Amino acid sequence: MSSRTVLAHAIRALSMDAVQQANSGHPGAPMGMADIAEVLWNDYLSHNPANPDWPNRDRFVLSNGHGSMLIYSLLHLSGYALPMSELKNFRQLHSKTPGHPEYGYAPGIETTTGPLGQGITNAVGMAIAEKALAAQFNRPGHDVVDHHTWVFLGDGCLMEGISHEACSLAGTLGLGKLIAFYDDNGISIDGDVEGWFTDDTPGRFNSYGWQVIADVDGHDPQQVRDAIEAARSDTGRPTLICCRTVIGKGAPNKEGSESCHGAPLGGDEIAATREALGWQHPPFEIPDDIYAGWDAREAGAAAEQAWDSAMSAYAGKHPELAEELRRRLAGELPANFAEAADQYIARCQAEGESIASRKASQNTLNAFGPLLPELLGGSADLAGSNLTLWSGSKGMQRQDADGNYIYYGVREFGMSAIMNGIALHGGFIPYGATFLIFMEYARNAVRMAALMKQRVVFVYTHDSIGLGEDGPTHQPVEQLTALRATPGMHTWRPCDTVESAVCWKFAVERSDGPSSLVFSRQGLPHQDRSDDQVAAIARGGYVLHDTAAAPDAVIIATGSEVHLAMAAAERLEADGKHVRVVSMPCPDVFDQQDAAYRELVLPSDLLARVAVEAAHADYWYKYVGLDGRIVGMTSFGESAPAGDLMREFGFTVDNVVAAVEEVIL
Ligand SMILES: Cc1ncc(C[n+]2csc(CCOP(=O)(O)OP(=O)(O)O)c2C)c(N)n1
Ligand SMILES: [Mg+2]
Repeated sequence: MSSRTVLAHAIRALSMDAVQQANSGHPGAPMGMADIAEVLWNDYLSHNPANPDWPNRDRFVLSNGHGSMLIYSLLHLSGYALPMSELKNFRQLHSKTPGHPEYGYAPGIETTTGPLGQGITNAVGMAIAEKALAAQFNRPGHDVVDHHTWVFLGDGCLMEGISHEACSLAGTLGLGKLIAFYDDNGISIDGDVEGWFTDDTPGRFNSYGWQVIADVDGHDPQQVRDAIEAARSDTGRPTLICCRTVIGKGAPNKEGSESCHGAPLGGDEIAATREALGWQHPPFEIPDDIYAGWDAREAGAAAEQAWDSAMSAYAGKHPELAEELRRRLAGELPANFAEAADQYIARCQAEGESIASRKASQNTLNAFGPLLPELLGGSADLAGSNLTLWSGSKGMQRQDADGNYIYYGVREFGMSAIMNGIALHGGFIPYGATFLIFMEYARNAVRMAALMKQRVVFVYTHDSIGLGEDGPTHQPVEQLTALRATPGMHTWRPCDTVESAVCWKFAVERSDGPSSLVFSRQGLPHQDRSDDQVAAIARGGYVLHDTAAAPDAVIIATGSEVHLAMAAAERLEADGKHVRVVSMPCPDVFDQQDAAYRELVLPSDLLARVAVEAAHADYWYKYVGLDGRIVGMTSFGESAPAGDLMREFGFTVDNVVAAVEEVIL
């Protein structure tokens, strides 16, 4: 068996050689954290390379994702289906080894990291999911949900503000199975961090309520082991292990300097490093005894088998719980959900309530919540405005984690990246809310949900100038466009109780990506519909009002402007004009319909088109064309009562009628 140091050298060699071959990448962090990784992966990490989806595996998150060759080396060496050919193809088109770890590419990558600070935040979400799921399902003598979440992070992650949001909440929630290693190498891209990062990091994490193990020599396996033992034995607090390391450790002329952070070492330095490490094997060649020292397949299979036996015993004692846990982990919805949801939608249509869509959203939660114990809700300190609490909501707490609601506090970015972590962990469908305008604070995490195709439900209320007196700082204008421009995101802006219920159903049933549900603060009138029209809402856009004769014009509207479009059509009809109204709650979904359906709703020869939406106008040109008209926003709003603002910015029946008259030739 090879010595620990030699096992770690295998990571160093693979990392420097792969970066050199790609002629780009980051050798410094993998070489600096190799010794820590060796101890963690060989002595502690519970995982099964043959089954990366084993639900009770430990989660490992490389928050300093630029060090991707570290995790690729670990996955390859420990026996995952990531062959050497993929390491040789580091950073190349269609390889499983992209520049930063991307979820869904290589087996064993738990989340996409690279945007610094989000990995640790995803990990907080995973640890929240583990703690809540354990509280919901474990029974005395049956700890069937029981794993750690391990994180590597660097100076960059700690400088990012989101690390404060997430780690502060992690301390409050007492996430005792979250263990993070800080790669304290004193270096970031611009050089020695002394000039821009002088926090007392241990003091900071102490104040969050973490256990902090300071001053660990990250190149001394025994010290790392001792720290991990201490971390594991404190089950009430997350732990930060501060490891002093040397970036690029082993490269004689570059270690300890920013020059090895993000560039190949170069041929000469690589030769010198081989010499210094005593590593004389050619690039991408690993001796058998070193593979043997890393191989985690046997231990992994045994760990999963032990869990299988524990699950069998659990199922014997608690058969219904066991079946429910299986369903939840598989991400399947309850068998009765779709039918019950459709009945609720039909009831909304029949009852015809005129209320704010945020209230309609809450009513939907009250209807769907009892059917969906996997919902794990929350709001960034706006529960009373976002209306995200329903009658069965119970806060998840440090001492009592058996809840289904997280009080995120004023932490929009943290909340959003935590939701991504919860979704990645499995067992829950997270939803979380803020005002639409503050999606901006969370923007990159929202993007990551789409990039990773996660079932996350972002709830955004107060969706336009219609929120009124809070003024332009709170009134979204360009945010809908940003959401709609995000590949894979579904952005819904429903116009009444019925569309609100449909968008919730769609978001919950969608298993291949996130949804943004955008609701109004102000009351919205109910719309009449036939059964066919109710069914068509799920197509993203549909004819809400049609004319007997061929239409002279079509008005496309969403959300709070749909009733304006209906009133305008009525006025125009009294004048002998035939005007169709298309309600378009989700253009992303409408665009995915077949051409025949889209042609039915928006015939290509019907070019007299007007779009009405109290958000940035430009998005709608793709539907109305350059000769169409858009009643929308092109400036920021103002502070005033909502009615005054709607008039001021042209959201009146008169104005919509005038726009239609302009386009009718
Ligand atoms: C949000 C974000 N901002 C900027 C970057 C670009 N970036 C990548 S690594 C890095 C420096 C990170 O320093 P540290 O975590 O100390 O990494 P080390 O050099 O020690 O490996 C920066 C600024 C990024 N990846 N994500
Ligand atoms: Mg650093």
